[in-house]
Amino acid sequence: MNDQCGLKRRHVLHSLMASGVVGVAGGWTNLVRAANAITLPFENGLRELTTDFPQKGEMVLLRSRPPLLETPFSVFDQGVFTPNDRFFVRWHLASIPTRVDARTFRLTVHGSVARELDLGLDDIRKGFEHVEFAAVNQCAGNSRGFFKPRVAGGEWGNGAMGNALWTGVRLRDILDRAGVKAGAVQVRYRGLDKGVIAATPDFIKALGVDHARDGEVMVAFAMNGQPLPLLNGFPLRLVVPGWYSTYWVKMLNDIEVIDTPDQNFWMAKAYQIPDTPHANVSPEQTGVKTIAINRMVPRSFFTNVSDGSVIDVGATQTVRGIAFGGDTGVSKVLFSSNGGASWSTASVGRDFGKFSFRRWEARFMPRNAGQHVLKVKAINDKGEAQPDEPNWNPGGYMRNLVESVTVVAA
Ligand SMILES: Nc1nc2c(c(=O)[nH]1)N[C@H]1C(S)=C(S)[C@@H](COP(=O)(O)O)O[C@H]1N2
Ligand SMILES: [Mo]
Repeated sequence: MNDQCGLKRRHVLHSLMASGVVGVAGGWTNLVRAANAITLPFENGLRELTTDFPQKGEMVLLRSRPPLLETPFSVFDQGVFTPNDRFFVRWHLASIPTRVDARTFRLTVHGSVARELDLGLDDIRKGFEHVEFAAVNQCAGNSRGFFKPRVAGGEWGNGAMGNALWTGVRLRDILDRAGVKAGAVQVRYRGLDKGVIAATPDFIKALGVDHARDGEVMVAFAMNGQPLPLLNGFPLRLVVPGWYSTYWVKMLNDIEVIDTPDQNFWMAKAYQIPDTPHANVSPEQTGVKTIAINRMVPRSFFTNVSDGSVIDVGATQTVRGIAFGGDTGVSKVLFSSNGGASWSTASVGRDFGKFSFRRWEARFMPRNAGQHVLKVKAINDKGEAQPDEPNWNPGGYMRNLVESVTVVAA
């Protein structure tokens, strides 16, 4: 249908030369290395592709310590589930165990409970009913690199997300075994990772008791039928379907039931959003009340065309992609081949559950040569649609505007 790869390669080499990466002094080895890169479509978007991380195939490198690895967007065209070896990686603290011994690993449950629990992996796998569902894990800052004006943080493209089939046990069942005491307000979680210096606050996240006990929040030990990759939280992680992945605590080894709301850095200071519609403020606004980030909002993407893709004029084109509803299912996906002047309903693929990616597909025929602006918009089961204008907030969170790509018919 088009020569996307060729186009991309030329684009990459061009931007590498423009940015001076391919220097004469660098010689041939550097050239090869530098050519193994892509350019994300925003300022300072040049990124190395890396295969240097354990259990990971080719990933977009944002930072190596702690690792921030983005999924190359072409992976999302290959299927509705994101393979474990291409699943994005994000850690906040630089001291991450490089191996975890499954035989000695323990998960403790303590705090405001009738009985403290100290569980090994076998206790969890054999002691509780298993549950399994598909769910999108998306960083709150996915797509932050597109924010204008720029904000501080990991400058992700759109690949800080993935969809997997998660297997584990209900957090509720574990909490019920411990016996949550009356008066408990939150349940908080921490993992095995630490800061390099003692003063760095541990990565601790908390959910309200009712949310923790809703029967959907999962302590997962498998992802797409395999043990979790180390960098995605081996041996256990929290899965909070429909909520941003900042709550999906990895290498989970400590669950604590608490009587007052958690005031730790990662809850009270970081991952705060303006308490405004769509977490949207103008860059000049100050003194806005903030709240902890929470549920996800609907999104949809093209996966087989991108800006500059060349398509055949006068021939029917099939465009496709993925959509998700946020914290509920996808009700409808709308497609426009004329920059949003008119919309048609795209066909959607198999439903893997309300928290999963869903494939969509649409056809159109470009009658005229030249540029065509394609748009896609998801509407979720609550009737919530992606906005036509981007939101903005200082954290670079919750971007979900309608995606546009400009293709060239020739
Ligand atoms: N223990 C631990 N869990 C964590 C984090 C972390 O820094 N430490 N980061 C969170 C954030 S912000 C994201 S986006 C997801 C990323 O999950 P992934 O690396 O499996 O894709 O992990 C979450 N869980
Ligand atoms: Mo994140």
